[in-house]
Amino acid sequence: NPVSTIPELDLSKKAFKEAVVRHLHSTLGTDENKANNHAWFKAASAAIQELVLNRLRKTQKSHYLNDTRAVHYFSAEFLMGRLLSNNMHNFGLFETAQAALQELGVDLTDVLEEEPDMALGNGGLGRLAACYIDSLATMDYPAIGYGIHYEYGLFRQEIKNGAQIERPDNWRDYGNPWEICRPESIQEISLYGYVETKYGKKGQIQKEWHPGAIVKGLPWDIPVVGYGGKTVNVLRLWESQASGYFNWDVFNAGGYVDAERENVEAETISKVLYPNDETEAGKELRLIQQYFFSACSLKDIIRRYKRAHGDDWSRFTDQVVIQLNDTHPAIAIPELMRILVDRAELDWDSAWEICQNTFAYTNHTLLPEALEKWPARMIEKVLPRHLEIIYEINHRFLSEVEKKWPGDNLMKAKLSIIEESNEKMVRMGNLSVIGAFAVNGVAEIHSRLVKQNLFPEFDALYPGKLTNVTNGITPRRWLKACNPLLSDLISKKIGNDWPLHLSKLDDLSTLADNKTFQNAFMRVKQKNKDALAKEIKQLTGISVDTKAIFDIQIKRLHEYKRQHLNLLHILALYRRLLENPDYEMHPRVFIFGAKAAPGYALAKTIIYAINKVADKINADVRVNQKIKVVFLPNYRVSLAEKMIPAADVSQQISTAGKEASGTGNMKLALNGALTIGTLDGANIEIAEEVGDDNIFIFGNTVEQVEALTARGYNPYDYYYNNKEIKAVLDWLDSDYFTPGQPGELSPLKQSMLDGGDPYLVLADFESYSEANIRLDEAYKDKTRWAKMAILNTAKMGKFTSDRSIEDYVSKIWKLEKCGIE
Ligand code: 26W
Repeated sequence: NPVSTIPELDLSKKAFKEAVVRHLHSTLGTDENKANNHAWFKAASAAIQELVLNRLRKTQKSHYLNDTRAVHYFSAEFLMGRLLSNNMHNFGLFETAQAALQELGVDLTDVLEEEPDMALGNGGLGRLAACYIDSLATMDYPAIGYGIHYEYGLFRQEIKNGAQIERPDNWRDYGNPWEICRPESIQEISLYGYVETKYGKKGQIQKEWHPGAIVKGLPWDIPVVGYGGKTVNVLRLWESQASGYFNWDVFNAGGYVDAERENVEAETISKVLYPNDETEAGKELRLIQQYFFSACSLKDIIRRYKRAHGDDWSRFTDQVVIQLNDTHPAIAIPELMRILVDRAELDWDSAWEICQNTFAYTNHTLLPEALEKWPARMIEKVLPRHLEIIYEINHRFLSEVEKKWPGDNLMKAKLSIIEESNEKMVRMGNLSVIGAFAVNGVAEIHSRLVKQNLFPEFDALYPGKLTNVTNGITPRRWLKACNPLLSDLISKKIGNDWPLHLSKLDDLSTLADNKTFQNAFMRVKQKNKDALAKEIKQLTGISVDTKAIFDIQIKRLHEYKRQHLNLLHILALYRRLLENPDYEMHPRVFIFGAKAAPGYALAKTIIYAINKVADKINADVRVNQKIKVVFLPNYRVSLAEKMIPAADVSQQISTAGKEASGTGNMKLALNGALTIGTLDGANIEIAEEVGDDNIFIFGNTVEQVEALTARGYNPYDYYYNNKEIKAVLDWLDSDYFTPGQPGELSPLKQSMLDGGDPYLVLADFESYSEANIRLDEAYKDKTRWAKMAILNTAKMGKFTSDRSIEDYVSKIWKLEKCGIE
């Protein structure tokens, strides 16, 4: 046990075994002979949770006694995945637990498989939040994650006849062993109703919000165990409940229909995660979700602050910093203003100063369709007082703009929180930039584009406010726990403290040319591929050659991520092999994992197309010794943990300028996969770290994309000038892949021709094809590939989320560590 030296905890095998059996008997009401894997999972989790809660109490007491400043990470999504293995690793108990269970005749691997993923997120943004709270706890920073306790997380994906089917995610059906219900900390929040203007004792104007409905927020705490088990922070997730409160004011004012209906709807607020990635659902319920968790969390923070400081607001910003994970919780800004002005009766300027020193905002996307805007009318209905406050913030802000750019009304229109379109809209991005003291993008290039293209005037108005913090991933989950063979090999060579000091991996660089190490490294990769091949067989029935290149693209399905570019290239290879059976290439298995937003038709067509092409290729004896295509259903954190260690190739092929950062790119490279990718997001920084020789870069750069679009990009130029492009696109029109159903895949072709090919798939095709040939060449040279793979692992130190967190701490949060004895 390398990490954990916690004297008061008995981390012995004997103690763990006893605790598991005790919980089997007294918590689960079963015994060693009757227990199934699920019961063992529950008992093992309960045994670990005892240790967790012990450290949680110590941590909370210490934070309280030291009156620590803390970061409050507001996020509508936390993609935690499974916790048992993670918590065991963090207490340094994994091997001990494995041995203990073995003595009980139980296989830990099977037990771990019983745990449902906590999939309370869509993709990158939610998983980033999970990595960050891991790092915060690991590095002893006082922190709390705030989010929503969704009854249903992201849908479970089934594939039927090649098409995606969405099924509910019943993650709590059999209970969650980690969460603690905290009824003593219930909060109430208001919705709907109207605002009354009154005059105070000194004749000043006062606003009183008479809500139409009150909703209760019940907090569930998930302990977040740092590596080493010393600090245990919490993730606090709010569940909505009807308050039973009926507003007679509203009833008498004639708003009783609202009051009645909203009472009924209270419990639906935390029902389900919006399965939309990058598109606006535009639903009132989503706005209410955002306000619900932001307001509950603010009340929680203020209650804790007041316990230590009473009504003295002067120290609030010394103690509290709130990070807004995208604009989803941006409504917290006017909510804090409301509390300070209407409730605490601070004057506007003092309140605004507190507000502006409390919030920081992270932008995660430049895609216009993902920049949140709410109809002013909707905010007025749901949160009437907040709309007034937003107008007041805007009014004062625009006079600042007037000072800086006198008479420039275009500038005002551009920077205004309110978009004066047909339907007045509230721009949550502008509100966030104005209300926060720091704004960051998530990779160097993304932050540059935030400054240059998204918010250039704000950058001029507030010099220094816009900054960069490049994303990172936790190496505990994404190497140590998910890839034990590689972890052991690394530890043997460079010692075992790399999970805390990831830059140490660079010590492997000197071994990159060492034949013995190369063999050991590639043997590990082979074993991981063998294991994934078994999984593939089990999940899909497809047999794959484990000596083939395992080429993996895993991420949400979106046009800008260009899974269809990958697919076009597969079709091109297929054609080349049919035309020339001796076509030279190393056998390759193309493996996909992706969920499409249920309402995103073209994304679903792409999934369907991948599966239909897979059916055809995998059954075609003329080519299936050379290429196979696998679509693994229900991609999620726990599946990623099985796929990533087995990857030879990492597909990171977004249109330049569209992927803010990417984090899967980091996980795959860390596990020794070589990236084939565009100069987009963090790929650029990965290339800087590994060097141009150890990555396959292709495609138009951001500048070239801009120039091409400005010139007037015409996909038909590529269609008519490149025989291969024409052939594969036309293929999609036939019924070759969908026998008897011609046209089923035509929307894909249409999107890339008449649809204008908005993500420049055709423009990058040739360059992509060439990069694939370079990749294939490199793989044929075993020594060269091994060296490249090792260097990828060795050079990933920068991308630990510990580094990201240190960047946030020094640039934005200004926290101090609080070590827990
Ligand atoms: C309004 C619906 C909605 C939902 C989610 C809009 C936008 C989002 C997120 C911004 C999408 C997201 O997950 N973005 C990803 O964030 C990651 C973490 O920073 C980045 O690595 C990815 O590049 C970015 O796409």
